[in-house]
Amino acid sequence: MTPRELFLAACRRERVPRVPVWIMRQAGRAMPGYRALRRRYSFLELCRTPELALQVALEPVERLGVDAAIVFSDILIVGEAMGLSLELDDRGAPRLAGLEPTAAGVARLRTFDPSEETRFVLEAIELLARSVGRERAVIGFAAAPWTLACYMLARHPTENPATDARRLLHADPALLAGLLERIAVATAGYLRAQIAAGADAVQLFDTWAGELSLEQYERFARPATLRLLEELAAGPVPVILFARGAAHLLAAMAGLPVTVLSVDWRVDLGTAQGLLGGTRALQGNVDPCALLATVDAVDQAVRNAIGRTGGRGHILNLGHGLHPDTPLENAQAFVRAAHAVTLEP
Ligand code: 1CP
Repeated sequence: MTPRELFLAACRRERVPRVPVWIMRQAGRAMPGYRALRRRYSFLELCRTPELALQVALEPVERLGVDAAIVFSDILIVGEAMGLSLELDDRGAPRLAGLEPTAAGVARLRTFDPSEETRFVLEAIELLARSVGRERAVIGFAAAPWTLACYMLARHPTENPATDARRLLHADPALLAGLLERIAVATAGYLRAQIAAGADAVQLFDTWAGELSLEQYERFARPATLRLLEELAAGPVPVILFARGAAHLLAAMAGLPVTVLSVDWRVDLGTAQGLLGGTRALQGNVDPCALLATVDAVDQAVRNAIGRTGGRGHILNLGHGLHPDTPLENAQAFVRAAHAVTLEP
């Protein structure tokens, strides 16, 4: 089995000889080649130049041996394509210019044509798919509607990005629901285009889902995510839903038509597997801070995670993104440890 086949089989919860592995934020600041490129190019230049984005996406494949490559881009790119300006702050980090939280502000958002406004992302996926061939899986991605709404509405970059979206939830629930729906429809078209360009799977990042109560999640975030999934109609392409701090939302997320639920380090994988009753594969969930410790700690964390699921319907990953200060040898140890665990036939 190629790593790509392993990845796709694990998404479908088929028996596999070993657990496939990749790392959220594998293409980024933990990679020495990325840091060198960032001395010459801004973050947005890297995103908007397909040949450079390809180089960044391939580095963790080559250095770490991960089974899947994620396209190099950012969730905020969709906000820009919808008409908000995306700029770099004084530390070089991307920031969306705030959306005016009024009916007029939401009405000004565009439903964009992915092959025009985000052509560079599609080209990066085409190059990546051609480059890894059928050996490794290629993952496309976007934010889940709630998380992109948080970044669109955030007025104080230093504060929790969800605060202003939660304010709108109380001040004008209908306006928030309308915004979430606009994002859902635009994102579905964007992800369909990524799949057409060669993505083998797509992941939705709901980084700020955990800021919502179960009732709020069910009233706002979940219907928008469902709308996105219905519009996406991904067919045979697996859809992975990542949510952070969302142990209390797991049952609500499990009812969504996704293939894989990606959980953070606070969730017990065994409990999650029991709750899902074998209906969804799981992705995760080693604490990213384990990779800031020792190779031995990494080994143990990997064996523990795979032990919790028995390796069935499990894609090994971290519980959130790779910390930029992670020593390269620990990231390599993470992948090596996962590859070393053989599963019962
Ligand atoms: O060089 C730099 O300083 C830029 C650092 C960086 C990188 C490498 C940012 C800024 N984005 C990225 C790439 C990125 N972002 C990827 C690429 C592929 C990979 O995973 O290897 C992905 C999937 C993302 C997704 C993303 N962007 C998320 C969701 C996942 C998560 O980490 O929770 C979020 C929240 C963002 C927003 C974002 N991107 C970057 C910044 C500084 C921020 C805002 C963070 C915040 O204020 O919360």
